[in-house]
Amino acid sequence: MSDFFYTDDLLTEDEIMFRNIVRDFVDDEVIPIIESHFQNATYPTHLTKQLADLGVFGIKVPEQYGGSGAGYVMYGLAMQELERGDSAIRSFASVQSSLVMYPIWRYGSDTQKEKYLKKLAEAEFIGCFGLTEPDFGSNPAGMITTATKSSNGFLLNGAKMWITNGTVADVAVVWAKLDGEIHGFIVEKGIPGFSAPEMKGKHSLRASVTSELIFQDCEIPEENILNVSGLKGPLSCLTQARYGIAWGAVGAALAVYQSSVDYAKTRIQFDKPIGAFQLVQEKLVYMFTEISKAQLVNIRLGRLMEEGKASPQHVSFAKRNNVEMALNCARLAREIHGANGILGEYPIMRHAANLESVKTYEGTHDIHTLILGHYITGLPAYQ
Ligand code: TGC
Ligand code: FAD
Repeated sequence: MSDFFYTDDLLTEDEIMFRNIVRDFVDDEVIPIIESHFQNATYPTHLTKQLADLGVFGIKVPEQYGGSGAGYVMYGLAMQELERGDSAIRSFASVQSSLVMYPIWRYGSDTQKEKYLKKLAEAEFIGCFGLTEPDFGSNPAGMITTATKSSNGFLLNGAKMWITNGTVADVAVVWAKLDGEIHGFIVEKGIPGFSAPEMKGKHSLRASVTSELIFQDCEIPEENILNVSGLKGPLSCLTQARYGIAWGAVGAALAVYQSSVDYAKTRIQFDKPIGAFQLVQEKLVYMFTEISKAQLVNIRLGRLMEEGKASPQHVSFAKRNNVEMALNCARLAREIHGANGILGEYPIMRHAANLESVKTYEGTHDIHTLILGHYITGLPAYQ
């Protein structure tokens, strides 16, 4: 695996050991089967329990709640390896860990923590995170899903869209306005008034389940509210997940880069390996350079997160840079592979198609540009 600046020297023995376990798992269990799941638009359900047994859910959640209590770099390395297999697998782990376990751990009552966290860590429960609505994506502050007080708890009304794992989730963390203010609610599968139909026809993240969440006078108990209010509730979860994506994107880039190097050395045209042509080398050097830079950003960001020194803007920087870098690498890899680049036999188009979603979700590339522009100038340019 490419590591030009010896970033492994910046890792602990435990981090390297864990990364290698996840790496072997992806090589043995994910890569051989993922293309057919992508083609058939199915999620490889049998991997879920294996991922839980590896300990990739709730890596940072304390052991008493079924997590590993490990650091951010360990979490990042796992996300990198999972996305080297496929963005759908990393997405599953991101949602379970950062968007469902994290808010319950950070904003949940002791009862909620006891009830959900261990089961989520063990994949006895699958979770999803409902923020985006049909008419409110980049601007979640405008959401129209409401919670109103009822005699037994809260009535939810509204709809969420583009929700990873919605249809298969046992537990949904849903954001809705109560008296005009955003709050988080835990909604369990099967509760009357709640349905989660799957969205079909995606050309990207085909091995991931994506769903609508529909609430029609869905009554949830009073004790299912999370203890946070305002947009900072969901945005703080997104900071965790965006961090994982920054590492995951490097995994996808490594997959298309390695395939390109192998291909360039073995594909003969004009009596030479195509890797002997300057134009092909230029493409490989771009990938190699950008991957190496992104690896350095990730390790530094991970340590800043562990020291409590990272800001959401650091995370936006890494998500924005690394996902675009990976998408650029996938497009160059497609060129290097010629016609073979469009075949499922090579991992190129699958990663390229997936990365189109990754560039959009968890804050589009342009939204992260605006976050950084706001940071630099002090002038918000969102509206
Ligand atoms: P703004 O006024 O800037 O902030 C409101 C409050 O939130 C605080 N805050 C944050 N807190 C923690 N982490 C962050 N990243 C934060 N960003 C802001 C902020 O300090 C403020 O707090 P307070 O106490 O003053 O109230 O909010 P705004 O309405 O101007 O929004 C700014 C904007 C556009 C950047 C924000 O709305 C945004 O990030 N939009 C993008 C939406 C998004 O990323 N959606 C993702 C949906 S989930 C998803 O895609 C999952 S994909 C899963 C998978 O399959 O992997
Ligand atoms: P819009 O917000 O409509 O944006 C359209 C375009 O306009 C973009 O290019 C955007 O950058 C641009 N734009 C918007 N506002 C501005 C502005 N102020 N200035 C300049 N340009 C702007 N959401 C969840 O809540 N949970 C999930 O689990 C989840 N999973 C997802 C899985 C997949 C496969 C996908 C594709 C999406 C998922 N999402 C999820 C939704 C995702 O977060 C949103 O798609 C994303 O936030 C963008 O919202 P939008 O698609 O409505 O685009």
